[in-house]
Amino acid sequence: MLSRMTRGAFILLEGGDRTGKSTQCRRLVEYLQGAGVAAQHRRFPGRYRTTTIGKMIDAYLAGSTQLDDRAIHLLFSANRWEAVADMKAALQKGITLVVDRYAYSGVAFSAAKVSGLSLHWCKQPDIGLLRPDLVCWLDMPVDAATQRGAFGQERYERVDLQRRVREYFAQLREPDWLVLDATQSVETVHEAIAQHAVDVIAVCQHQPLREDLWQ
Ligand code: FDM
Ligand code: MG
Repeated sequence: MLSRMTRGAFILLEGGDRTGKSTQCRRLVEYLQGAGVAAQHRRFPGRYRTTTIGKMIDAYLAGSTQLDDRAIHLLFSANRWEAVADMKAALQKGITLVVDRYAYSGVAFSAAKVSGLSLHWCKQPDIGLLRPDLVCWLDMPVDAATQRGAFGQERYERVDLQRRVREYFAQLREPDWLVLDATQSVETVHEAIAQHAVDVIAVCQHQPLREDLWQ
């Protein structure tokens, strides 16, 4: 018997700090829900911060614990792996997930550290994770991003590091990414993302989930 089940799409927004990811995720979820599409917002580490691993990440980001660069990298990855069951269940129920940060942030931030972890090493623990159906990279110069408000006290909120993060996003970029000039207005960026999201949701609803990130 042919299954009539349709799945949701995995839509990912990536980029440095202050590029508008959270605003755009909210706008996209509101837009999709308004158009009758079941959609939910997820973020990494985000709501998965309530797990034991998430709390370790939180303490590290706040600066209250120190961890080896490789150890924290593996914790960020483990935090994605522990979310897989929840994400798959939602997608299989037909819910589109609009996700704020994922493995690309994981690799870009770890590789950008002065200890110089290689891209190759950084990608290994995330191999085989769910692959996003659409990656939107909100890109802008770091100086323009900081003009939107000074960085706070979190561990990675530093201009030099954010510049290197941007360079690593450029290296990780795949041909099918939607690259957006995030200096444009919220509305302009939103319209581009929304249009692509609608197309991707239609295309992937009858396709199997993709569990082959970086494979
Ligand atoms: N971050 C985020 C990483 O270093 N690795 C990861 O795998 C992820 C998902 O965590 F500085 C960094 C990026 C950022 C910090 O994220 C917290 P938010 O989205 O800025 O809260
Ligand atoms: Mg931040």
